[in-house]
Amino acid sequence: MTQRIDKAFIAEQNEKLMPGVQEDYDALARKLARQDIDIEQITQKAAEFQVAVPSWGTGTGGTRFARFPGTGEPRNIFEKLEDCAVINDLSQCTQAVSPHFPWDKVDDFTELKGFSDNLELTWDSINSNTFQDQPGQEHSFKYGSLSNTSEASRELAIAHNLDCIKWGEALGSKVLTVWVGDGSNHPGQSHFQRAFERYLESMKKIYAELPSDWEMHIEHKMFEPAFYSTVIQDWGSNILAAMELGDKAKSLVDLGHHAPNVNIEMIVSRLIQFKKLGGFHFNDSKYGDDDLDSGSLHPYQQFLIFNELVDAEYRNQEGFGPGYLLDQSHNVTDPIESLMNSAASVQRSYVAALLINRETLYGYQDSNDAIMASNTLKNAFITDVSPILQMARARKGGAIDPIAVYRASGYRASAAKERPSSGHSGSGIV
Ligand code: LRH
Ligand code: MN
Repeated sequence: MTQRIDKAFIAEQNEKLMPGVQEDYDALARKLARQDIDIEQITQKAAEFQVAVPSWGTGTGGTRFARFPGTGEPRNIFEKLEDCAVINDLSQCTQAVSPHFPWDKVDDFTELKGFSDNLELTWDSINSNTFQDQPGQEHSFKYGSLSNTSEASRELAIAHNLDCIKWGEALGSKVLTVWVGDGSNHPGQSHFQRAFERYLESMKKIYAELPSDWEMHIEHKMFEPAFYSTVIQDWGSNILAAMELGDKAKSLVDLGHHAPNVNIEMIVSRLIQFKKLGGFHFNDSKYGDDDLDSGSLHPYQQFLIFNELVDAEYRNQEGFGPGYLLDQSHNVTDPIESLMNSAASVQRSYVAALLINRETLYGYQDSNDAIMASNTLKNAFITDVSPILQMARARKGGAIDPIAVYRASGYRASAAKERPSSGHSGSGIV
């Protein structure tokens, strides 16, 4: 068991930085007060903000070419949880962990729940996996899972998702996320309608077993592992499936699953309007599903997405309550540092969007004053809300500078002692 970072050590590190943060905070308070914004209200909302972390993001990621393991890699879900506790202890906005089965499967889920309780962690959405065959698997997912032409493969995929619900109930989760890589590589290889019909028939069998207070989140993706067609390729196929299945089925938006330059914030607005926005997998990308750190390439797009989310919150949009999760692959950085950076980036987009005076914006929109409408958004985006994020973390016992405290703690070095490297490099995302 690798030691958590001591709260007193965090407080000690904060002490050195707090005078400067307080000075910046007071200056920002005066600036915002001139815009009739009470900084304390914003800081309170920042402190309440949560984004979940992916268990699979705590290990070093890779590509089909190679994976270069880092030191002190977590070797099982218990060590992944230890790292998630460190991320939350310093960031104070990542209390929930999203597992992936069977990668995180255990024999005793009560023991796992007890372990996460001790680390003051909760469980977010459960991710099923029918994009890989397990050792000795009788019916392959090579030609798909929930949409496979083989009924035996479809039944196997359905059974796995029902197991995921059962395991999720043991952990206290309330969401099943279903992403399938089903699709084709050659024109003519797959009958588009029949494949979608088989997918819907399978999903209806899973939906029928969903507990009444659960949601099912459907994740679309343009391509990979299929490179010609994908059964749930875009938000159109996604929302059609969610509407066909019922109220508990909603659409999940993974930022990296869209073609470059797609207007994702407008897709978000549509899903909100039709009460079908289930949640997000935040990351960033330049070319494909690169799974890079959130906000590292397109921070303005991420802000514009939160502009839609905060607007829905402001309008008390019916059926609005999306889940937020990071879904990234950390190939060249310490995963703990990337996840802390990304959580703060997503939190920053939310806080900046809170600074927009919505009534003023509506006025510019209604009068077609494009310049003032655009500047209203841009001014909020360029406002440096760092003092609010730092104060919110410090007030909850977190670190003003999470990366600095993490490095000063020597956590990774002690983890390396506790967790001799598996020496397994191989390739693939985990
Ligand atoms: C697919 C995906 C999906 C996860 C996987 C790890 O690309 O985004 O959300 O199951 O990554
Ligand atoms: Mn995803």
